[in-house]
Amino acid sequence: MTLDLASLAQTVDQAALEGCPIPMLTADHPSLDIETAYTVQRLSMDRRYARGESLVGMKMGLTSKAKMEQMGVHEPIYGHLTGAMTLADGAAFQLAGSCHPRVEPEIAFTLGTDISGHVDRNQALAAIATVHPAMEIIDSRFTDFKFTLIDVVADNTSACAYVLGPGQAVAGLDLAALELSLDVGGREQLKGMSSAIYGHPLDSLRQLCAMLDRRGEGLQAGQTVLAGAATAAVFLQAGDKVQLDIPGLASVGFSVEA
Ligand code: 0L1
Ligand code: MG
Repeated sequence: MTLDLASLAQTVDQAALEGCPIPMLTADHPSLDIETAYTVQRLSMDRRYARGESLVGMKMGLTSKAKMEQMGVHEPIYGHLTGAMTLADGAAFQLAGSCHPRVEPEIAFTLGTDISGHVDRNQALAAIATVHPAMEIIDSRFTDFKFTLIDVVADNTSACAYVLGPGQAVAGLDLAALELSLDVGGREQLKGMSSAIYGHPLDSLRQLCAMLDRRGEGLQAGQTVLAGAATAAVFLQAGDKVQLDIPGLASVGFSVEA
């Protein structure tokens, strides 16, 4: 089958828009590769921008050693965040319109300056205005979560929604020594360290810059970066109250409605 990237972008975009799962793209298109998948991702974002959404930041995915090993990859993946994906702290997330959403606890950065290319930890630190507790709601659009790395990249790395807690300046914080405690509806309590995020959340930001640089892109002041998850993701159920506490940083929460 010939590769029509615009049509693949339409397929993933429609699935996200309707919350209607689709088969893996690679099932019918085994020649898709990772770079082409990032092109499909960007074409699907163009469809969102055409509907009035705007780019507000980026996310890193598969940042834990366990997830990378599971997918057989040596580097994380990234996706785009739009304003329509933001959920206010304390707000309700509607399950209707999503496929099978899960939540994961993360650290997020808001950037104070532009940053791009190959940067060291000091340069990455200098670009950060504020650090936030954050939760990402991921919602793979593929039936029964059956996907390859290439599929998940085309699907904007399962990005669905995210919530940021109060931010604080980075000075005085040990970004690799934060403990993240996630409670999902009193059903599931998970704990993880920020060092599980690509070894160090700053290295996740550095890696994002390096990966974007391959396409001649970078990050802009004011953008949000979700650095990655500190634990496995947990399925959401209607009625859940979801709370993330990070001592030394802040707390953030949302509820789940049918
Ligand atoms: O943000 C993430 O780490 C999610 C990566 C996509 C894989 C999934 O949907 O589980
Ligand atoms: Mg994530």
